[in-house]
Amino acid sequence: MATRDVEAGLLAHLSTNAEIADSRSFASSLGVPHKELEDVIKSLAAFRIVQSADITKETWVLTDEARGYAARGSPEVQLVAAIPPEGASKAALKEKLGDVVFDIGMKAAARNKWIGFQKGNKDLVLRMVEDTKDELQEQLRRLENGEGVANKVIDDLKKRKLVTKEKTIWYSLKKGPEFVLKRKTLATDVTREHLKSGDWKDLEFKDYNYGALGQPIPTGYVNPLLEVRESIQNIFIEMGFIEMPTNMFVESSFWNFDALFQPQQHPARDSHDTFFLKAPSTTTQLPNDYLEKVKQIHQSGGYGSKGYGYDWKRDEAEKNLLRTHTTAVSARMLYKIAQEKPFAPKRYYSIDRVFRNEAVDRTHLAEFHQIEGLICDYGLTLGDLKGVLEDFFSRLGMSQLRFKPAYNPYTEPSMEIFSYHDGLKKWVEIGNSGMFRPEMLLPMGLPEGVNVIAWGLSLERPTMILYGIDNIRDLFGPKVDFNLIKSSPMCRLGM
Ligand code: FB9
Repeated sequence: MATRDVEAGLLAHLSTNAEIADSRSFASSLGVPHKELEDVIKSLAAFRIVQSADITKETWVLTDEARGYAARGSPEVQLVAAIPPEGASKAALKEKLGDVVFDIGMKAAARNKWIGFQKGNKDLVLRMVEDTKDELQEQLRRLENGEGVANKVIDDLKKRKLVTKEKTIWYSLKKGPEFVLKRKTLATDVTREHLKSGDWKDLEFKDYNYGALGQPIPTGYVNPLLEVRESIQNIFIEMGFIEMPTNMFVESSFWNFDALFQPQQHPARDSHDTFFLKAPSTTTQLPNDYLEKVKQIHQSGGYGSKGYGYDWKRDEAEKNLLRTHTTAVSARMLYKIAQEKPFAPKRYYSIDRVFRNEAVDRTHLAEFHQIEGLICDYGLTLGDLKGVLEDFFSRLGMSQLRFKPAYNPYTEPSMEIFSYHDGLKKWVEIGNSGMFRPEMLLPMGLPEGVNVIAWGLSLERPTMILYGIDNIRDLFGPKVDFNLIKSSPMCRLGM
């Protein structure tokens, strides 16, 4: 039945009757679902054409499992009915009844002493009674028919999760102060037809709804990771940093580890932590002069360092891998700066994907986006590093930093960075930092006295905290939750 017919039926009934006591029975008298009548009631009530009073009732409804027992009998009755005179094995009964009915039926039938077992053979189930009274089925059918049952019965059924409470709403109706037999359709526009027919003279217009939201615009939506990445890029640019080229995910072990003075037997260089490539498994494009200096510093030291004292292997350095940190790009950029004469100070940053062969969980994947900043200049100190970290993180809205001594193979000293998070009410580790070691910088050819301060953090951690996301798969990867992307508010970092 069309909505206007439901409306006409309702108004006609109210024009000759004082009230409609129960909208559910009225809906069935019209032969329409109660929901359809409910929509008409709400529309008429909004214009005070009818007055409606809510009638809410909480009723117990059967679960799917319970409806099965109401139809086919309780599990215990089904079990007994399935046992032939000679008895049956448990496996045969489980096969016939299914796990749920078998397990529940066995317990209840044994409790009622309706079944027994053959002496010496616990697997053969015997029927011990002729008739079984199915109280459960009777109770469920009474509920299904809307008949009352005792509270104790309800409590038992709730314990067995066979009933759930459902709130149903219906209405009693009377004429409203603006009651009419036929509602005037309020115009929203003056049309050509109105003008031609002269109807425009009698038009009543619908009030403007200034609170109405605009039509949602079917546009694209930016992933929160990219929102936060852009915000952080802007912070680096405001601070005078230039972006490093991070478009090479595949890197040599040389640039990812050796150039950073990370020894070849370091655990991070094991395939348990790093993704090595099968093909091409190695690279031959390495700067030989520089490579010899790196070999030297690892084996026997130099520039005041005693090195590691092991036989450095070129084939280890030639192994290709998925970069484990963007610090590999920082190494390439610092080597490039060292070739440029005269030396000029630089501020570089990078934000891009890095890959680690680690256990994945709700907050970790085998890859993440690393954010890294570095400043290369004469005479930089740890104080400069602390200062630039205070500036950088305050622009992210994080002040009150604390620094904890740490270890990185390529920086000395190194510091973990912590900030007090007001929302989480605790100190949160927000990154790592340090001063690149001379064993890394001097073989590159950077002038004596030039230091490099650097720091790093991830993109996922701040994004998940800022957006209140607890599963990284909602943010990154094939199972991204598009509704979360569409509904996420704009992220605003900052001062
Ligand atoms: O991002 C991290 N934490 C973080 C950052 C911001 C943030 O903002 C919130 C809004 C308030 C919240 C948290 N961390 C670094 C710290 C931890 O999460 C840590 O458990 C996980 N770390 C990653 C590495 O884990 C395998 C985050 C990632 C990380 C760690 C170190 C570096 C980069 C990324 C680095 C470096 C570095 C050091 C010296 C020189 C050059 C680079």
